[in-house]
Amino acid sequence: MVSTTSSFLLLVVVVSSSLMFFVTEAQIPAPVKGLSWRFYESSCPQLESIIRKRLEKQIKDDVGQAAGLLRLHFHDCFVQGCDGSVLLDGSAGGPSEQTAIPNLTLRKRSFKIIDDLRKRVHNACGKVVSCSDITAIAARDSVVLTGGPNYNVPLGRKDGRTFATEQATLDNLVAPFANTTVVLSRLATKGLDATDAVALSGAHTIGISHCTSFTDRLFPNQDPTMDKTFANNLKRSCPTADSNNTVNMDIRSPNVFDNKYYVDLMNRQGLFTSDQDLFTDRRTRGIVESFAKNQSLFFDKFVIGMIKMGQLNVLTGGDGEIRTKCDRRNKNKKLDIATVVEELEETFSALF
Ligand code: HEM
Ligand SMILES: *[C@@H]1O[C@H](CO)[C@@H](O)[C@H](O)[C@H]1NC(C)=O
Ligand SMILES: *[C@@H]1O[C@H](CO)[C@@H](O)[C@H](O)[C@H]1NC(C)=O
Ligand SMILES: *[C@@H]1O[C@H](CO)[C@@H](O)[C@H](O)[C@H]1NC(C)=O
Ligand SMILES: CC(=O)N[C@H]1CO[C@H](CO)[C@@H](O)[C@@H]1O
Repeated sequence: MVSTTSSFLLLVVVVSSSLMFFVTEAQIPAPVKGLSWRFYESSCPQLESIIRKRLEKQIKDDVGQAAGLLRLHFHDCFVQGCDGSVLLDGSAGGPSEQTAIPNLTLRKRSFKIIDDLRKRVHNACGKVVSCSDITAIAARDSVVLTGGPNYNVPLGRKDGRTFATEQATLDNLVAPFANTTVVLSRLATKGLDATDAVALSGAHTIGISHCTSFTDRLFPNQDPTMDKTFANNLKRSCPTADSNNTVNMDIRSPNVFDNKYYVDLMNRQGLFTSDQDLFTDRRTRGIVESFAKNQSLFFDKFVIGMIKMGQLNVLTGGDGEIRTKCDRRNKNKKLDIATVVEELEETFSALF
């Protein structure tokens, strides 16, 4: 009798604790086929520490680079999947993703940082880590180093050999003047739900924007959903619709990855229509409020969104390649003397 009761109790404890475990763990998306949490565990165990250490320095020197790197991963993943295509320099074979309008405001320095990381990693481990994986880790580290949540990144992406066209870039990214209907439907085509959409937009808690991304809300008429004082201050930074200036995206804590972006939205101080409409629209307003109230909730949902986004249409296994340089496809392998020379040069420059 006694033993039956205690084994029953034991059963209850085991079931409920494993259930709790299950609920939390179940929220973290599993790696898709071909990716894994420990992909480079034996081939490049130092990978993540090399990147983290380098970015600690870079981001300490210029915190803005964190925002640039985070956005770079987003653009990579939304256009043709996380295949490093955004990194390709158009000159290598026709127009690239980089030359499309939304990419004009990607920071030039972000591309340099990624290739510098690639050089350090390849130097330590050989040519085994893809540029797209480096971009995904750099985005995660940018979040962590500005105060955001830490999380594991599924790894094993290969770099693509095809450029995304300018049209594909326009079709897959969302414009800042989009409303919530457009944001939700665009993200739904990528398997991202309303919570993901609101959480991922929270990346705008760090970084800057050019005036031209939002001056449609100031001129000729002021968007009535925008706080008046906020609008007047923006007009001081952006005196004309085509001003080349930039402003911080989160007025409360522009360089800290926190939940203040949602507090901004609740105060009608969101910069883009795509931001502010998340609070106006009844479908997403509750989510915005819940993130404004509870930063850990935002962090949890942001991590889920990032892991989902980071696995969009990845190339794995025998598809794609490990690029020798992040801004260009590898030359065709067989007996290509140019590739050999290039790799020698690469080895040399990595030594110094
Ligand atoms: C809902 C869709 C989104 C729209 C419409 C959007 C739009 C924009 C625009 C227009 C800019 C400013 C570009 C400029 O004028 O300089 C920007 C910046 C930025 N975006 Fe987004 N974005 C979206 C989603 C995301 C996502 C999902 C992430 C990352 C997870 C992200 C991260 C960033 C960051 C960090 C910056 C600042 C970049 C810097 O300071 O260099 N955005 N975004
Ligand atoms: C959202 O934008 C789309 C496209 O511009 C437009 O057709 C639609 O009416 C807008 N929806 C709302 C609720 O404003
Ligand atoms: C912004 O820069 C472009 C290119 O440098 C220039 O043609 C344009 O006149 C500038 N706009 C303003 C408002 O200064
Ligand atoms: C905030 O969200 C977390 C989930 O991340 C939850 O565990 C916690 O109970 C929430 N706190 C409040 C005060 O609602
Ligand atoms: C049209 C244009 O100027 N595109 C540029 C976009 O950004 C990349 C790198 O950041 C440049 O290589 C492109 O020339």
